[in-house]
Amino acid sequence: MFEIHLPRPWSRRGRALPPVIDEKAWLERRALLKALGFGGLAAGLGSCGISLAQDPEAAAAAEKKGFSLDSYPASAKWVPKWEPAGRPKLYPAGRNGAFRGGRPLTPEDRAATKNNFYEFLPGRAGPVYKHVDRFQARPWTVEIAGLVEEPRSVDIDEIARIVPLEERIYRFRCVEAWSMVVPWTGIPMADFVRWCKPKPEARYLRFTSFHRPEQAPGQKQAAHYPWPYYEGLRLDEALNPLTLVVTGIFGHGLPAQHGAPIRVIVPWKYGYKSAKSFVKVEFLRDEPGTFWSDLQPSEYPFLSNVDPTIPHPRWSQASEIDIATGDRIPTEVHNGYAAEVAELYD
Ligand SMILES: Nc1nc2c(c(=O)[nH]1)N[C@H]1C(S)=C(S)[C@@H](COP(=O)(O)O)O[C@H]1N2
Ligand SMILES: [Mo]
Repeated sequence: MFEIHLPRPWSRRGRALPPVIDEKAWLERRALLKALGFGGLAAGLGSCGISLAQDPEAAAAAEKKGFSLDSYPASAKWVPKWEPAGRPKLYPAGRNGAFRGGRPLTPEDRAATKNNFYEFLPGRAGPVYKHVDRFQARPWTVEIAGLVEEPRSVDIDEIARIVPLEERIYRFRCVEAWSMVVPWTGIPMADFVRWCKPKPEARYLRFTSFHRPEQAPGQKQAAHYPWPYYEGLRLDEALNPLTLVVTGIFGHGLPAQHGAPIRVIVPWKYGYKSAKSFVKVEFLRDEPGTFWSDLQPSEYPFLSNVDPTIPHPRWSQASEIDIATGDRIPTEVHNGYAAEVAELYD
């Protein structure tokens, strides 16, 4: 298996950004999971300390630029058309304050107008939202297959109710060196995995997206790609408390361009590891191929953890551009989540 040896978080120098995790709230969530009998699933917090203080300088800088770290603009524009008028019961979900991005929230109109979704707009990140009119995100079922006690198909509205939805602000880093900070709504993937009842032999997950050329123009235009899109995670990565199954963003259901009606979010990995609009989850014994690694193995390895010290063969990963401010900022090991995922990559 492909291995990347990563610097340990405590060896990092000159941390430029405020903490992205509230350690107290994080530990509380872990204690809760333990009390509920899920302790074994929640990966441990590394022994290194994280500062608990919210960075007042970053907050002041954010305010000056006109957005706040704690609220997002009330925007009706990107509410997906398949949600009934008025707010459906699931949204907005309560925010889990343990997760806060560490820099200004990206305004919704920026996040929703520059997207990477090759099924609709192949070849670049751009205005995917202009190409999604024919897409049908309801009804939507997800097939749970492979090494599980009982393979089955489930409606996404059932998945969204396995445990209460929660909102978390996460950083998001695309391999193409742009980034954003957005509030996702979803459930911990650990809860979803438990609910799927994997067999003990399962060690990997594969997510497969839809194949509907009649609804997704990019699947016709770029017919040479190996559709449908497919991605994978190790089981222990899927069980890490940071990993989410996401159904919403900015306090409402996902619009098409963000991967309606259900997607993956793995905030310490490059964006392409977070498969959008998946229709199938398989539990596997062996490491699966992925859409990008099968096309370009040298550029898109299976792990693909954010790492400023490992350049992409064609560009540096040392810094990134915030899509809202245009600021170039240093990239952090594991996108700022090194302490939370340290156990995975010893
Ligand atoms: N099915 C599918 N999932 C996908 C992609 C895609 O083209 N198809 N692009 C990936 C890439 S490269 C990125 S950066 C993120 C972008 O997510 P966003 O548009 O919600 O910001 O989705 C990822 N998931
Ligand atoms: Mo990306």
